[in-house]
Amino acid sequence: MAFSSETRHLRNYVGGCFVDGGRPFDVVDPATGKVHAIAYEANRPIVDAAVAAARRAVEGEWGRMTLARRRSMLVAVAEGIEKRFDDFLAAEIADTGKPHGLAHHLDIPRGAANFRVFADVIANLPAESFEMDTPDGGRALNYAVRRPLGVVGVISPWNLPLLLMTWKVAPALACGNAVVVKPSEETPSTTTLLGEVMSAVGMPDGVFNVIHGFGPDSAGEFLTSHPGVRAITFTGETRTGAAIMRAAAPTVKALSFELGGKNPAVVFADADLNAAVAGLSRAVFLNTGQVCLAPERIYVERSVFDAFVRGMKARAEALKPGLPEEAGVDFGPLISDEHRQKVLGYYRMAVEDGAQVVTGGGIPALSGEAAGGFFVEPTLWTGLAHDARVCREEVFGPCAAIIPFDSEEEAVRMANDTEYGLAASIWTTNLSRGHRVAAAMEVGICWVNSWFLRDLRTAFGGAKLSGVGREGGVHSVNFYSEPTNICIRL
Ligand code: NAD
Ligand code: 6OD
Repeated sequence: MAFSSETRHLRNYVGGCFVDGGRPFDVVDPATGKVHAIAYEANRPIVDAAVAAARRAVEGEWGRMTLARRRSMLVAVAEGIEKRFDDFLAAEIADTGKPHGLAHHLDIPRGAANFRVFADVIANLPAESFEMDTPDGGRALNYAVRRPLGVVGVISPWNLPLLLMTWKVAPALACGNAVVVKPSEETPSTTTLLGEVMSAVGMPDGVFNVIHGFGPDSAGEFLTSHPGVRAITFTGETRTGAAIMRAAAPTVKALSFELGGKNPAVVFADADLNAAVAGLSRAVFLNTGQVCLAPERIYVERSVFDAFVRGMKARAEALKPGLPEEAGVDFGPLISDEHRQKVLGYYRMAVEDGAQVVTGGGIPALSGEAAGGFFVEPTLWTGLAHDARVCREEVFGPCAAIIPFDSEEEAVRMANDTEYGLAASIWTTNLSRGHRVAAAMEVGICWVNSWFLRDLRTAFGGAKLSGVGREGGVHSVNFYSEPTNICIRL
């Protein structure tokens, strides 16, 4: 499957082969609104076949492979992505409409990096052992060995499709599991391409399987309720996480969830204001605000409030929307018309709730092919009460409410006053304050004077409604494998 302008057919990948069957559905390019591919929704027999193939892989050659060989397979996958960099780039851009430069610098390199990092992590694990006295005066030695869970179901969202899917697949494979992956129905292309890479590098059949389709009463639910699947790792909306928990409960699967957020940023008067404006305008508008870590609430100390708002407005108005390959374009569409209606609904709601619109609030006037795309304007509000609906609910669009504060205590209280707890960022030149306020944030990740700066060995995940568990480095290994304690009487 080389990516060209003709409509592509994205089939399910089961047991090392692309298989026929399943109901066709359209995949739309959000930058133009045109169908660019047809994917095939996996029915129950296709999902059953994928799970059975994965089980055979775990029990077969893959399960018996040495660690050194397994690691070299992961590195080969990373190289395989890099070898087909342009195909991955074209596929990701066609599914998401995101600017070429963004996919080039973030999405595709991280897809490869995820495999390289976990090939290293798995080779450098600390081992624990405890020596003990026995009741009869002897000694015994306990140590733990790790075993894979077996078949792991991976369900991924549409905002950073390759990055977020491989962030789960790489550690699952590093630990010796086999996976059945259901990418978002909106963005199935790069996961399908990864199937081709798996075949090309000689990954044993069944280690990596792809099923396309939707959630309820479709491939997603067939996978999450499947008795042959031992664990589900999921990234997406909190509501979907709750549905998956219910589906997985009867077979008591292990669950790792990275869910929604309503992330705060706090800007103190002692911050480097230019750096704060540059950092937070990137954070609010990158990927058209469709990043789970993006701040949608920005608390700014009153004495620098007006200057901060002016700076953010200028940055927002300098963004150029348009087609991914157009020169100078740094702002893409939302993923779908449905999502655009949701975001525009929040834009209206903000005004109903008393917002002053600093900039944006509507749809940009675009011509040519982009006129059919699902664009909205980058939008900033002031004048909203801290408990307004757009300050409490995740919009997942390019927008933020900017709210003044008068004391550190007030800022911390407002930042934590949410049912979510994914990420926060603090902007200050006072080191003690940076540390103190970061430690007080009820979130999984807090950046000081930065945002989305990632070391893949660190714990990643959400507090409160933003997730269950942590992944990253050894935290991923702890989820994708389980220890067997061996106690030897000496
Ligand atoms: P979503 O929950 O609608 O869909 C995610 C995936 O779940 C898709 O593959 C979808 O088909 C599948 N799905 C939906 N219903 C299902 C069901 N009942 N059973 C099984 N599978 C089902 O999320 P989305 O709209 O694709 O992504 C946006 C959301 O993801 C936002 O809320 C965002 O905050 C969140 N997100 C979180 C993180 C994080 O790291 N915490 C990262 C990215 C996105
Ligand atoms: O960087 C990552 O590993 C990660 N999971 C990022 C999530 C971004 C959310 O949209």
